[in-house]
Amino acid sequence: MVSLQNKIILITGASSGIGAACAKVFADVGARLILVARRYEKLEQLATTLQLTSQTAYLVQLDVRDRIAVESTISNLSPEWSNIDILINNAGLSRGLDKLHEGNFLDWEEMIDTNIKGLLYLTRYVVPGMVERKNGHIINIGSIAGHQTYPGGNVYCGTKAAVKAISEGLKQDLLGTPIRVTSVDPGMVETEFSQVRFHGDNQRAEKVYQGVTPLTADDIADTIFFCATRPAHVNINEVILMPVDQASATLVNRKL
Ligand code: NDP
Ligand code: 8X3
Repeated sequence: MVSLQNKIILITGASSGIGAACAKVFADVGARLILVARRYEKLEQLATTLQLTSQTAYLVQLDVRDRIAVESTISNLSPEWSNIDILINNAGLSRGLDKLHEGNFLDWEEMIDTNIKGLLYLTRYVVPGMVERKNGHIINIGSIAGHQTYPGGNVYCGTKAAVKAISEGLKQDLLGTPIRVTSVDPGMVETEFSQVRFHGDNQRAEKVYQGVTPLTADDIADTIFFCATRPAHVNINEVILMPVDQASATLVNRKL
């Protein structure tokens, strides 16, 4: 198992859900964290809860859709933070569950700009340093939605299918280097995800998890931790995980 003590791990979408759970798991083993999100106050709360200091965490308010801001963030990292060992491309969201022909253009753009372009920007600016240092691991958070399309999922599923293709392409392009690429693709995880999908309609969001024991953000962080700590010659390409109560994107066992 690879030690993560003092390794530098950049986590996007660290203000909530899976990203925040990753921060905890990696902080617990002595990694140094670059925590990225738009809601800076949430990052501060997380850093306080995890008892992180300016030596162990660097908090960045960043919208991953803003390519210039991503470039500036990465190129202006101080020497003690610039040698990123692991990039966790986790920031992402779904918006709406509308039929494609009734879809909302702003929702589409937000999903495409965040889930695809944001992930690409971080990758494009971080990976060259990894190639130069001959060390690194990119862990993308995909989804079962990238493997199976479900009614109303159209554009969100398209963005996660793109993440799957981008992870595969990056692995191919990095062949010949020691850099690893992993896609972790969960099914139903209870986080702020459904509240965001339904634009703050909490009742609708709660229904998604009614009568089901969903995965938790900690379950996903555990899996990511496993992938990150394999021996250096082992690349976990893809992990698909679901709750026991789920068999596919649409087949869920609800005990109502
Ligand atoms: P949450 O809504 O709890 O967390 C999403 C995170 O992404 C937040 O920290 C949010 O931070 C950040 N984020 C969103 N947009 C941006 C942006 N433009 N710039 C920077 N950060 C952004 O959801 P999850 O933890 O569930 O989602 C994490 C990832 O997991 C996503 O990629 C999602 O698609 C994927 N996923 C989730 C599943 C689920 O069922 N929950 C299942 C499969 C995959 P802030 O708003 O502060 O910017
Ligand atoms: C999140 C899981 O099934 O809601 O990516 O698309 S699902």
